[in-house]
Amino acid sequence: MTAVTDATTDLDAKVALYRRQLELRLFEQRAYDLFLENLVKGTSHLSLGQEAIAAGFAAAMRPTDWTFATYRGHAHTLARGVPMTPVLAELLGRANGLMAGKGGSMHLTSVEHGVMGSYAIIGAHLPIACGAAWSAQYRGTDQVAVCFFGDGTTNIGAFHEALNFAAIWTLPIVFVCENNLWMEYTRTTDVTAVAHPAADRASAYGLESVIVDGNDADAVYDVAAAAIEKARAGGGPSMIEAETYRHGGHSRADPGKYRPDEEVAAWMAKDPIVRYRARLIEAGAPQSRLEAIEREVADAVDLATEQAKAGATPGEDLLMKDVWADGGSSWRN
Ligand SMILES: Cc1ncc(C[n+]2csc(CCOP(=O)(O)OP(=O)(O)O)c2C)c(N)n1
Repeated sequence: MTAVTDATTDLDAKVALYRRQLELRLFEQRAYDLFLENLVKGTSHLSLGQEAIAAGFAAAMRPTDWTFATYRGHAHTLARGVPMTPVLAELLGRANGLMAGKGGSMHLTSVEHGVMGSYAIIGAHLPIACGAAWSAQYRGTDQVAVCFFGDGTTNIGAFHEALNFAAIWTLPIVFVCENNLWMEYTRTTDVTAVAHPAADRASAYGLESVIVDGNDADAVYDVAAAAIEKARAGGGPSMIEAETYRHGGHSRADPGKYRPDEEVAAWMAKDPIVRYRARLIEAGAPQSRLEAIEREVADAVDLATEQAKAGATPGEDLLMKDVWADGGSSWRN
């Protein structure tokens, strides 16, 4: 998909943003179906319900910008333009997977698409994203690092170290907290001293803090574009807290039963994709155009499923490959 340039005013760009959100949604629904068929290897964490954040940010980024994601990284990886087949094949542990079947759901990376990794250790990637941003600053490129993480991450030391570091070095980085209200099984406000876990702490590090409706792709796009351009122009880091909700539990093994029914229902009524579709119709997008997109995306997911399932099981020769950046594994002192 071509880059969306002015997603909040141009109808074609908005339609592209709808398509992208739908791709993320249908892809992950299929991933869940394949899990139920016992085809997905290892665990996986879906971001169903959070699609507007990945899609809105990716639309505001240049191809040379960098994404740093968590283990909940399928949507961020796809939103940067990584094709569906290698991502799905990776979940299935196949040789045609993005990491040749060795990484699984939690380790998606595609440097050529600016996807600089998915990190399973909470908070670990914030300092790493600072390092990338520092390298852009040092080399005088105009790249920006965008680092996504959850609300629970804000209680980890690395979060605070990274914010301070980014601020004192005026790094070109945008921190994005996807506040879906819940950590693994704990409500974030039960264990956090402030109401807005990321935004309320940003000022302690001199960072601009923004709270946005994370279920509104246009609103996300607007704040993303502003923060990214500020970083690119040398204005330093921003903290964006995007309020959202995941439709399911923490990981594939968690039905999320501890969440109150009314809370789940209230957020389901704010489904970002249903809302966005209604907005497009109101803005004059023909129903038939949206239906065509819906068919195309469903077909693309079917094709990716077929191709992923057809992938070979990785051979033993892969075990000792890709340990180092040069592709090998021999020990070096
Ligand atoms: C340092 C560390 N501690 C604990 C865990 C186990 N763990 C995995 S996900 C998670 C909850 C994270 O919640 P949040 O940051 O809100 O993100 P969400 O999963 O809701 O997207 C925890 C505690 C871990 N991966 N790393």
